[in-house]
Amino acid sequence: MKILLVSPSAYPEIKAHGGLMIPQLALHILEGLTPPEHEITTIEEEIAEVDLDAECDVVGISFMTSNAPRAYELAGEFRKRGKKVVFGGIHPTILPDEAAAYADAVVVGEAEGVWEQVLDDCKNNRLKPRYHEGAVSLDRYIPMGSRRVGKKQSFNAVPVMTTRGCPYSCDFCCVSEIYGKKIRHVPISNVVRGIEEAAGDMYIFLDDNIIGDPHYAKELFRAIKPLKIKWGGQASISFVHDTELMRLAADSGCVALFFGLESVSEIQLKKMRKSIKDIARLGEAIKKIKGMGIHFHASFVFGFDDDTPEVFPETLDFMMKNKIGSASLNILTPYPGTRVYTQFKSEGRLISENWKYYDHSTVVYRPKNMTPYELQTGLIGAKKEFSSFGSIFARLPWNMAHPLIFLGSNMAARKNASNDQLKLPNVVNEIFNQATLPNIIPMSLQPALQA
Ligand code: B12
Ligand code: SF4
Repeated sequence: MKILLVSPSAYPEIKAHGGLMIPQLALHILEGLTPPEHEITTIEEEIAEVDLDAECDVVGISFMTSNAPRAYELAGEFRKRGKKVVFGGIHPTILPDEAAAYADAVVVGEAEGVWEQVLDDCKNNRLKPRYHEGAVSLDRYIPMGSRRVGKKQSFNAVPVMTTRGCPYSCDFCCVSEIYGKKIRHVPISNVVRGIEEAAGDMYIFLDDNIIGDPHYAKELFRAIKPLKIKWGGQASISFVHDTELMRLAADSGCVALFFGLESVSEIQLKKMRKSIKDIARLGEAIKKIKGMGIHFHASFVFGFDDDTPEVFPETLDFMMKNKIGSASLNILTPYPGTRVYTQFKSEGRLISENWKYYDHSTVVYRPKNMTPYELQTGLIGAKKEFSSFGSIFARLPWNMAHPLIFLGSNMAARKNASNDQLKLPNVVNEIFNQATLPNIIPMSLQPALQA
């Protein structure tokens, strides 16, 4: 069979280029699982056009919540043209009944263990509406040589995943729901083999927390050190409590880490599972990590029930004081399948269930201590200020370990802030104006918006 694998984009008219470009690992795992008798093509809509008339028998579409509407649109077009469509990924796993209305089959959860069956059933015209294997073993080596092809298509980082599952279940996250609470590991020898075969320049570990199991992480770092690669990943701030772990990470080529700090409010930090709950100690931790020559990328979330408009200047102040290298600034998003979603839904606080806007940068609910408009514009203002040239140059001298990463990530943040500003009128018209105006947009701004 001819198989087309697609990763849709929520905004297909905007193509990404430059910055850190990582191919979608799920597509390459599917490719690696596909028996050689089939022919496979992968398309990432973020960088390339999807040809609806492409010659193929079956189309596999992988998507998270924000690109679900686009996935459904593409599926409709392909099915009109007589192709079979199979869905998989985060969103169809969380809402399989919704997804089933737009596809011939939905794979719930992980593809390992079911993809070959799906293809066999498709070939023999007996596709089942749903497939689900549960938490699979990660012991099998899946070759992904085509990641080199990905590199040619303007990607510049090779994705690697070493673990799945998370023992926590934070209110705003669906990961343990999807992958389970037990951490499962890829054998270290397979990780090393994958890195060697990909032959890339820069690797990104996609794990939710690369140091989630410190014993495994230490073994991994020792094993990849001889490969002399450069890598980045996500880690929890508890990293700082283990000097040996930090040293091994740095020696194995770690150049940048992403830390979900989420909030600078001590009330909020106390509510979350964070190993550091006071702000002064957080500052010391940042200094220590940067001191190891690791670029510090922080992620913050705005819009928790305790947040007031003061959260924006407070967070900016913290980031500037601690000379944070770069940051992702996000809006709390009630993704389906999370406790936050269930809570906001039951409290009648959701103002949009258009999944396209479930992207961490759009307000889709009524916050407690701000209007949605204040939260939306507060986020844009904070993004603009932190990525202003004044802020970039003020932080540069303290982020000289990797100046290209520093400049690249801050330039990407500038672009992201201007994209959010461009989307604002749409957000106002499509979400905020749909809800009752007086509760949402400050009265003083309403005439201007209606004009
Ligand atoms: C790495 C990552 C990123 C990277 C992605 C880099 C890249 N190009 O791959 C970056 C940093 C760019 C990113 C950005 C975002 N991310 Co992200 N990301 C992740 C993370 C940590 C891993 C994703 C991953 O690649 N996993 C590895 C692959 C192999 O797993 P998988 O996709 O689930 O695929 C398996 C199965 O689902 C299935 N499958 C998948 N697709 C298909 C298709 C078919 C046909 C079949 C049969 C099976 C199948 O088989 C695969 C193998 O078993 C997840 C958390 C997590 N643990 O999943 C969050 C996560 C997916 N991200 C999330 C979010 C919200 C975002 C952002 C919107 C946030 C933001 N604004 O910054 C953006 C959106 C980006 C976009 N382009 O749309 C949420 C999604 C929630 C939701 N309901 O949608 C998650 C779950 C994080 C969370 N804790 O909530 N992300
Ligand atoms: S936010 Fe991180 S720690 Fe919390 S459940 Fe999700 S993956 Fe686990």
